[in-house]
Amino acid sequence: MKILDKLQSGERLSKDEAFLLYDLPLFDLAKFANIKRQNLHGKKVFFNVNRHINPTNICADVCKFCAFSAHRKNPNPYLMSHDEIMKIVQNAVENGAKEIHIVSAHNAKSGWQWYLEIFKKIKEAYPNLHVKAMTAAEVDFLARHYGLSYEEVIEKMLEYGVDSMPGGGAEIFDEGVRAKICKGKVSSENWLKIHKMWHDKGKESNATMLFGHIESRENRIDHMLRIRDVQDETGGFNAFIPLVYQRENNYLKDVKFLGSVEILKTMAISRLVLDNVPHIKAYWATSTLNLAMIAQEFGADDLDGTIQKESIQSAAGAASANGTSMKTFCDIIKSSGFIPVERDSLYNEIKIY
Ligand code: V47
Repeated sequence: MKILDKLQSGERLSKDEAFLLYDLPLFDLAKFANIKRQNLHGKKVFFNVNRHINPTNICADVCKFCAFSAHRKNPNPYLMSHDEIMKIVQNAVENGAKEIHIVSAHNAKSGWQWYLEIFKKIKEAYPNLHVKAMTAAEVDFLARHYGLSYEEVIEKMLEYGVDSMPGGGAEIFDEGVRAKICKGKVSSENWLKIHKMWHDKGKESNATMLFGHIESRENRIDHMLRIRDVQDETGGFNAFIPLVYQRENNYLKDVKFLGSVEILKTMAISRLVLDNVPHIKAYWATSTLNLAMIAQEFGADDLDGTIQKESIQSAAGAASANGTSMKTFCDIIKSSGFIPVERDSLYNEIKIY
């Protein structure tokens, strides 16, 4: 069966077929990705009201793409106290946030308690606030650095109140590329294993892919297929998030410019390959809000959240330093002919605008 026939019929693409997708014209991919998107979500575009907090930038790892961690180009180390974090949370809640998304660097001096006890404090003060925290890279770091097993870290996350895991730290699973861009960080195998263990506890998470640096198209397809395999087993991934690489203030240079066609093809291919993941998130902070909106015609169905403030990707040039407003989301979604849907962190619908 030719690949176009298979896309037409909606049948699952084999691994070999998935590797052929980038050779198709953008608008063929768009047509089939959009059919899939419409079947799943109609004209709805999801977003949430959230606040990102990045409590420390002091990091034991040296990822070449990272402009956030304190290093030669960014000599500004910080470690927030729990009181500081709680003040931010209070302010976020007062501004309507329903989710706190916490991602930290890998701080070898703070102790695992500093990482985890903040979740308990947040949940004690705001039991209904969703805590999305601890990337698999952080889980791996705490386990290795403080002599804990993954099981022990995950048990503590559950005990201290983490509701869901964000998708960070996945980067690109290909071991060769990984060795070049983030040597020493969580391995691909362990990233997937940690998410699997989290899903086995009945919990949900997201999966990211950092693209547009030194990886090849084949590396991206391989990355998606590894996620598809785990998802077949667990069903625990809510959203796949292709993160567009931001190139400022870091050590990963000499990368080709990533144009909109390649970004949109990647969004559409994500929708087509990851037939078992319910949501494809066009994360507005790294793709720009306008392109994230156009991506809604190419398979994506989510923009992520209002963010309010974010330090990791904005350090490398993303537009997320000060977040965006719910009104902006609603206006841009409506003017593009879609329906704005505020969702909670697990994609339950809160309000259709
Ligand atoms: O894992 C770091 C990425 C991620 C750069 O789960 C960069 O809902 C682009 O994972 N250019 C952290 N990206 C953020 C993240 C995330 C964001 C939004 C929603 C969710 C979710 C997860 O940021 C890291 C890394 O891949 N990152 N540097 C950069 N220069």
